[in-house]
Amino acid sequence: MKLGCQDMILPGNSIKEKFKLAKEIGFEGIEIWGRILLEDSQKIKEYKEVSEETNIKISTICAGYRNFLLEPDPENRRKAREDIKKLLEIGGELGAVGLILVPIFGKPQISDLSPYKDAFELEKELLFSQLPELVETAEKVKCSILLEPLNRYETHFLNKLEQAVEYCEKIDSSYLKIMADFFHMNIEEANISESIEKAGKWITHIHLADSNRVLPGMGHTDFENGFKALKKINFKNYMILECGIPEPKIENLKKSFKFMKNILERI
Ligand code: LER
Ligand code: MN
Repeated sequence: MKLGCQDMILPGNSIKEKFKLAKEIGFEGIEIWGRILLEDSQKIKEYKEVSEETNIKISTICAGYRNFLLEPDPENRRKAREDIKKLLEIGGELGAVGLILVPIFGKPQISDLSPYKDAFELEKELLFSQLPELVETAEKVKCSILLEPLNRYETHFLNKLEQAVEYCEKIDSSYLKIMADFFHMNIEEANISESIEKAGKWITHIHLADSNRVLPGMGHTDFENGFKALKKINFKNYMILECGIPEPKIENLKKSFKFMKNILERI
């Protein structure tokens, strides 16, 4: 299991400074916010160069596409698919494991057509109808789509790992996978370790935050048992920090890194 951090939360005034700090702490990968890559193609080159220079890999791209796949306006859905495909291509170029995909934030936006079909049933079908086109690109560029379940206060749609498994099983591609976020799992899963084991075949990426969404070790999430479950499913990919970093940031980042490394070494 490799530890890493999102670039947005790392202290530093430039990409290079952030990557250098990540290296100094001991991280192996950095996750990039997708919008930056879509808005400024120069940044793709810069990330690539800095990644090679520091030997810190680009683990993943976090969302960043316009709109959502489950919006009512077909043009907005088309824009979302267009950006997702572009980001997958960029991810392939940068050697990233995958692109994080949240189908929709908040409440359903499409109409409830009960008794024909309610909004949730329609959303599921809408997602199924758009995934093959996206998965085709993911397979071509070898960059996975990583479905991310979020807690109920952020989305009504995918909350638990098992819900994301349904899409992976039906589409059955090695480039449609799941990412599990400890902060969301802490709210939604009855037993994090059991859920990880059940979804094990599909889990390809991890987000780390403690129960209070700050650095691991500063809350009450049971990372020891969570990491044990990841070991059991033979998880070897990146676990990326996506959390608040209380001051003094660098000191606390180093402390949290040690906390996680200690667990990984003794399990
Ligand atoms: C949002 O809470 C989250 O966890 C992000 O990874 C979504 O892209
Ligand atoms: Mn997350």
